[in-house]
Amino acid sequence: MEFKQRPILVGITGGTASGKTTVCEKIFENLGGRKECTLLPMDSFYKELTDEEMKDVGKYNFDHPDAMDWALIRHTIGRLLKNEHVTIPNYNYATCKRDEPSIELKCTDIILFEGIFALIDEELRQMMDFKIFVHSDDDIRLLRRLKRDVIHRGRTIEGVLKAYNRFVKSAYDEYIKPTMKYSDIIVPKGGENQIAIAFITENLQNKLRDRAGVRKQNIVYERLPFEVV
Ligand code: UZR
Ligand code: MG
Repeated sequence: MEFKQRPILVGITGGTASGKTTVCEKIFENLGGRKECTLLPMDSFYKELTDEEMKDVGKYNFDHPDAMDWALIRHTIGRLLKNEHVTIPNYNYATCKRDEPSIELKCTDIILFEGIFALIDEELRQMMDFKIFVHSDDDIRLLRRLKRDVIHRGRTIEGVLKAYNRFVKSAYDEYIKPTMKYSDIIVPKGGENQIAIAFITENLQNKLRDRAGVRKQNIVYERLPFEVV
């Protein structure tokens, strides 16, 4: 039987609208897409809201870790790390329910797990090979969030600002920003940071080559490329 190593698990976090998804999509493209890389968005794992909760959805706190289905997250990542294919919920932001059919994900060599609470759970952090925090200034994030929710998620300007003041801002200070200390690398300027994205891609490609055993060991210079004084 062929021995297959477990996939490389990358955790990517940052505040809302910091550019996490964009950073992930660019890494995904750079790595050659679906064959090498699996995108695992944490947003797919929001718990479904009950009819009661839906009656006053403005009061529901989506920016608390309890809004996530952690049992399913752990189960899914556990299976992917055993090289098993998985299905993940098809979360619908309008109904706050899971649509059918759910989404099938193939297990690949690199798993990119991305979301606002991606680095909050110690057990998951310990499984991660690489942890990234995407940083964008708060005012830029609020502007992006406003644009995204109004254009793509059918929200009103007032609704977005109310949720931001009520839950989103404090969640960043209380839960998300403190996870920066667990990250291996901080990416300023979010998805626009081509240099950081290229560095991360290269690091992941090196990790893949190391595992395949084809990467040369440390390069030894016969002569140092600079003069030692
Ligand atoms: P990102 N969110 C919704 O707006 N509706 C939902 O049904 C589920 C989540 C928002 C959530 C959080 N907050 O700030 C954001 N609210 O999705 C996280 N309110 O997603 O990391 O892509 O910004
Ligand atoms: Mg996103």
